[in-house]
Amino acid sequence: MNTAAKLQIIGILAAALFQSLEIANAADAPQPYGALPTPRQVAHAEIETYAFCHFTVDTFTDREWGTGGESETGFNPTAFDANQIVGALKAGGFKGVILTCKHHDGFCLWPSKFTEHCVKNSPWRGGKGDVVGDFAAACKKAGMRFGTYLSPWDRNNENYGKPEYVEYYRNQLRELLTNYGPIFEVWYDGANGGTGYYKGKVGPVESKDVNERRNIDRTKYYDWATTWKIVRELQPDANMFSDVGPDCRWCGNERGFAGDKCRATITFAPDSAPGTSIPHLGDGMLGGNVWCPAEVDVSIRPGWFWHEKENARVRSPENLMQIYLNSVGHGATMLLNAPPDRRGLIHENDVESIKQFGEHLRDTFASNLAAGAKLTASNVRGGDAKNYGPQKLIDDGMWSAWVTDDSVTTPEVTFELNGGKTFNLIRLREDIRLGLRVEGVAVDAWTDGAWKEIAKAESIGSCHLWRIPKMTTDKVRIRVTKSPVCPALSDFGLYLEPEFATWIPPIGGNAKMAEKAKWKVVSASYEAPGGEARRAIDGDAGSLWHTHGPDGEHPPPHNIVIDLGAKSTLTGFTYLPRHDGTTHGIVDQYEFYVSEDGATWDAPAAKGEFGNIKANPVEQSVTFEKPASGRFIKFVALHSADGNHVTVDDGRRDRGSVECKPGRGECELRAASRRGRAAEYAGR
Ligand code: FUL
Repeated sequence: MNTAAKLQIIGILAAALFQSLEIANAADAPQPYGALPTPRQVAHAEIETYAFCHFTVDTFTDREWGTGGESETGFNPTAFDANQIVGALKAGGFKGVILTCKHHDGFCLWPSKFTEHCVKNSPWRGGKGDVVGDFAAACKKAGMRFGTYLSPWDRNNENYGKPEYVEYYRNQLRELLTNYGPIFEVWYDGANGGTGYYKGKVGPVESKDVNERRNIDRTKYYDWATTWKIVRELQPDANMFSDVGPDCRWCGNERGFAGDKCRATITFAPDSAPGTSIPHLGDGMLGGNVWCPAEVDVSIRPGWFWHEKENARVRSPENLMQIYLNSVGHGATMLLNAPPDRRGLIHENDVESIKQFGEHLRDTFASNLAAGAKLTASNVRGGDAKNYGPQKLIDDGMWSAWVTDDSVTTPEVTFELNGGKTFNLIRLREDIRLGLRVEGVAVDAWTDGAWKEIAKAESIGSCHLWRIPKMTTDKVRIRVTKSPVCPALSDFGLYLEPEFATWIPPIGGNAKMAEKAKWKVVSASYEAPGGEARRAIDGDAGSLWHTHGPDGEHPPPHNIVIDLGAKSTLTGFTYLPRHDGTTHGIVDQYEFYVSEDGATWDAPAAKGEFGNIKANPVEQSVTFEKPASGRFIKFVALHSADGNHVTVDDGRRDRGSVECKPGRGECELRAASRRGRAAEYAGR
């Protein structure tokens, strides 16, 4: 053996010895704690933001919930382009798109072999088009994930309420999951059961017949366990969303936020099902027995579907960032809806806002100011810096973590930054693969020769973000203040979020509202003390006309008659539901009359429902089929979505609960400026 060969053998032996020493030094892996995520859920947490597209016959009928009686011929986008839609969302940094393949109205955006109520009977592309197919292909091309929304409630299907419908639903789900995969999320809506058309295919003429009511037992009718098995079998990587998961849960509102300590763990009562009322959705539960993180679903506009009148009410990029902080930054995911318009494109205003939001996100997180810091931890698990040292907090791995010995549950780590750093955003994550561990944590900054607390939280999970006043320091510290087991913090970042430019939607609206100063309440069917009828038009947010008296609830119907002070030609009205966090008394079925003398009331100028008003209590705007003239108006509340009384709010947001939209300027007008209205909505 020559010397070179001998040296090589010595080298190999030395390397082996070194390796075995390292193995001997490697600390025991930390034990997972509590309910744990599946790998599928971990992957889902990593993508953080994805988008929703609400598109169906409603886009063409200007409704939020179709009745099921819409004619297939009404679906006819003039320039549908899935690539434009998916591209616009990708520019916002969204990693996937969930399409309403079928909303509550039952119209299917793909040529289903199980129903005639679908694109194949629409004039769009001569009945040969497939919106779902185009979306799936556009997503694949753009490197985006694709997800399906298939409404369990079907206001068109003649069998809804019978076992045959559940079979139909599963057949459609199989069709989607087999022909359009891979699917990253399957969305089950909690809104189900109630009035509808329920007669199957609709002829060339739309039917307004929604008088039939079909209630179902939400806990039993759908037999969800069986349906979920189909998804596991056909798309094992798909996360399933519903009010109760199983993979992610509703956050409890459609306004864009999860609770500040929004835990991924929760315990559902045994009879919980999509559509039953479920406590703790917003915050989750400490020690909950399942891992089922919140998903924050919210629309970029007041409604879920595109309505021309909302073009100037698109959320600003700044507002989208606030939603990001209140969802992703609270350990949830963000699901932002951007609805295609009647062309089948995302409207220019939405495109611009989404793009600016995406740029803002990228600019914000472009540089972690904690990178390159000198780290000193009070404890490292088994002294094994390689596997568990604090360096893991700023390495590239999202979940690789700084872990301490089992006995050390309140450690600290100090970051000596590379010179003074200026930041206003802090990010922290824990290794969720080991469960939710940290129950108290604080961040301190070295200020004027002492530590000063600048942020704290009771839950971290997949991500916690703190927006703080801009500050400069050369030293920060993380202090775990409470943890039942050794913490496993995995990611720490300091960022400088840029300021926003003033947002003015590129294309503005020109809504005009009637002046209310001269209005007077003539009569109301009931007024509770403290809930007088004048409160419906007093312009004071939070002051309600309501019918919950000291002797109990006074159920609908109720009506209010208002004298406008002068004859007006009206083209529609708006109703602002209460927005104080409760939904009691919110009107979901109405009639609206106009009269010359306040005594004779002819056929209603409008009647119908306010679809989805309970989950999304935003201002409702109704346009009459033809303008109506008169000096008196009567708003009749036929039914309320929750509770057994009626409430009508009033206030800043859109200037009044029962407002008139004047036509041809016969009553005094007050134009809402483009900028003013956009700012109002942005600030919600
Ligand atoms: C709700 C539905 O009723 C709305 O129309 C919308 O689809 C929203 C995402 O979920 O429950």
